[in-house]
Amino acid sequence: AVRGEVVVAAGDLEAKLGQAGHGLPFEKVVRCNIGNPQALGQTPVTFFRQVLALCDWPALIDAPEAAGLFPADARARARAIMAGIPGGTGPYSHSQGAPFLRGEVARAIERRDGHPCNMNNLYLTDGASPAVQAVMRASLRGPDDAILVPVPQYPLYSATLRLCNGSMVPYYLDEAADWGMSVDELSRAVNEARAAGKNVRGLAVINPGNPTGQCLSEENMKEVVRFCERESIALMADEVYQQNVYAEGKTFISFKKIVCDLGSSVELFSFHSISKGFYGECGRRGGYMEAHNVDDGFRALLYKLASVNLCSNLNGQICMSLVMNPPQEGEESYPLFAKEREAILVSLKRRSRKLVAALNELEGVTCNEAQGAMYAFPQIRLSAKALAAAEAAGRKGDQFYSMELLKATGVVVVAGTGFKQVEGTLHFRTTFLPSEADIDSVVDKVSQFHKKFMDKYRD
Ligand code: DCS
Repeated sequence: AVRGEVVVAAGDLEAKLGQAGHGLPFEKVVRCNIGNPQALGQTPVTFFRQVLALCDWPALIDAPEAAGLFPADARARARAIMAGIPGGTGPYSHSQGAPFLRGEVARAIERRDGHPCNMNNLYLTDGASPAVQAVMRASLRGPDDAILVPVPQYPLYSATLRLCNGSMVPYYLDEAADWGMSVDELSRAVNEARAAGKNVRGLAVINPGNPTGQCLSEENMKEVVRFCERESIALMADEVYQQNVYAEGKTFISFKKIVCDLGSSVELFSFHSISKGFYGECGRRGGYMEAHNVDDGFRALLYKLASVNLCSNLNGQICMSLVMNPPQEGEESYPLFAKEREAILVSLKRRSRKLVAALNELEGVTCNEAQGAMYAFPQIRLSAKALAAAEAAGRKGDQFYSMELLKATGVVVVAGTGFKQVEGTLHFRTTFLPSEADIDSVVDKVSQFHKKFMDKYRD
């Protein structure tokens, strides 16, 4: 859905904008459909790119000219990486990722969680997407095998389940309780699925949520782990937004930490990525999966699957190691790194507040606070007349609304239908990634469009 019909139409409109006398009521297409920060002008984190540049052209590391261009700690880091991965970024690595880089990631996970991490349980991947796909491919034997997936969800889950011929068992997040997740609802979903003959093998949790932005509390996470243990269900923890938490009093806690704190034997797959956070290196493709408490047979399957692709790209692997091991206080690159991180995260929080507040002002619209991630997911209530117009156009109400919004303003959002939602409700998802300079105009455009739309279709 984040690449769907509205996005294809946006591409056509963008091509039209390049023509003289295009006749469109806007001058720019603003892509709020996808969490792709650098496409909307966010600049890369300097330290990460410096080290990556040096690793790609190692002759530079000790060249006299480099001293003026790269800080000493960036050169030292590149030197250490090059010593750790013989041949640098050119050769294939081990299927699970270069041991040196996995070691770097493992030590960072230990620091984050306060529990041991075995680097043999780590898989460095081309983003979180292939890792989620690998776990599903290896665990789904046919349509009777099922995974619990939140609704609303990021469509990677529903799409991969379909591709693997498995079944999706939805559990609903509670919009009235800030998109909260409840174990009662998980139990309901599992019991119904089992009564229908399904073998529920996994539970996918996205924390912080996409498209819903909620951050789970420690207590809630403990309940989820105990639930999985009780029901013998593996936990798939999608934690790609772990650095994107904005709500007062909320912090990110990993499921790995909770599982270890509880001494639980739950099988856990955790996923992380270089695509999100304040770094937003989506195009480089990097991520890791940690398979904790997973038996040797299943890990052998994962190894086989990773081996089919030989290895993930080395630049993504290096970038993942850097994201997990950023400059520390006292190091030369730290002040600039901390300034860049802070500027992006503070700005994202400010933009999310502005957008959510403006959405809540609109007639028939309610929107929960984005506690984390990169999206607002407002509910829209449309008139019978608007729904009839949508039906006449062959679209669901929210798809119609999103398409009309695009045609009137150039703002690209994704209809709630793409994420699944409670039957009878309508939503859309928009990122709050447009720059500080652009966000006010996006908010204005959406607000003005909404008023006109509501007036046009008033019953
Ligand atoms: N998991 C979640 C929850 C995501 O939101 C995304 C990407 C991924 C996994 C996969 O990311 P990578 O493969 O790049 O690591 N989010 C998509 C989205 O909703 N907007 O942009 C992409």
